[in-house]
Amino acid sequence: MNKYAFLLIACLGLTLMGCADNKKETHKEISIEKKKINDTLVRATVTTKYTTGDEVKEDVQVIEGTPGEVNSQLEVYKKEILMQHGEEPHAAHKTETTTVKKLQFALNPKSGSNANGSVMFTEQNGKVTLEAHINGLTPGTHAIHVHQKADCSSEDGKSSGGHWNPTFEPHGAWGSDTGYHRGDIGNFNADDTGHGMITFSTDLWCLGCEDETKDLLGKAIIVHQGEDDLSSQPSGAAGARVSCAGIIQ
Ligand SMILES: [Cu+2]
Ligand SMILES: [Zn+2]
Repeated sequence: MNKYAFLLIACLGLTLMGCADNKKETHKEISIEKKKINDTLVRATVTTKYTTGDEVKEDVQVIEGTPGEVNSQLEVYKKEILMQHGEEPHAAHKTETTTVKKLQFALNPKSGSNANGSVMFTEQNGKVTLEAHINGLTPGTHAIHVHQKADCSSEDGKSSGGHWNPTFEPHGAWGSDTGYHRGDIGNFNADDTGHGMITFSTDLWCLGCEDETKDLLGKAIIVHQGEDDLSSQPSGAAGARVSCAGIIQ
């Protein structure tokens, strides 16, 4: 695996409830999992679960091709399943759709460290959640930020640029009245074994939207050797960059 290797999982949940005037209600649940196989190939696994009374039937379909091909086939497939349900819109039909987007990246050691791990982003209902797991850290407090560029090529991680700051505010604690970078996630702790994790959720981020002040794509996650003091400019005096992941779709 090259150091930018990553996994893309996009899940789409679609729940259809049967007509109320049917003798038995059929409940359909469609989940679509998309995985990027390489730069040109995507595989989508579509699982449709039909529940009628106590009876459960599951149908699995695998679609493979370029992202464009897979997306257009998925659209056709989704329409087919909706059509099966009844050609006319009916007051008793209930359709709920939730789209979940997940991106996962490997965190790779920098600055001579052993700090490695993974960072997962999940976008759902207008919110992005980050979950990072890191091993090989020195025990204690470490800063974690979003930096400007998805470029982890340099040995010291500085190729990723400074903190991502699309709103041109001073560095600070997330949510601070005096301002903060949209990349100022903050600090987390590594235990005695050198393992640390952090989860962080905000509606000020997105994964691939039109808003440049929110879009994480093309940025990087950086873990630091030291603690972010949440006040020093421009980056909290958090020391060397010990782990890096590019956020590239
Ligand atoms: Cu940083
Ligand atoms: Zn900052």
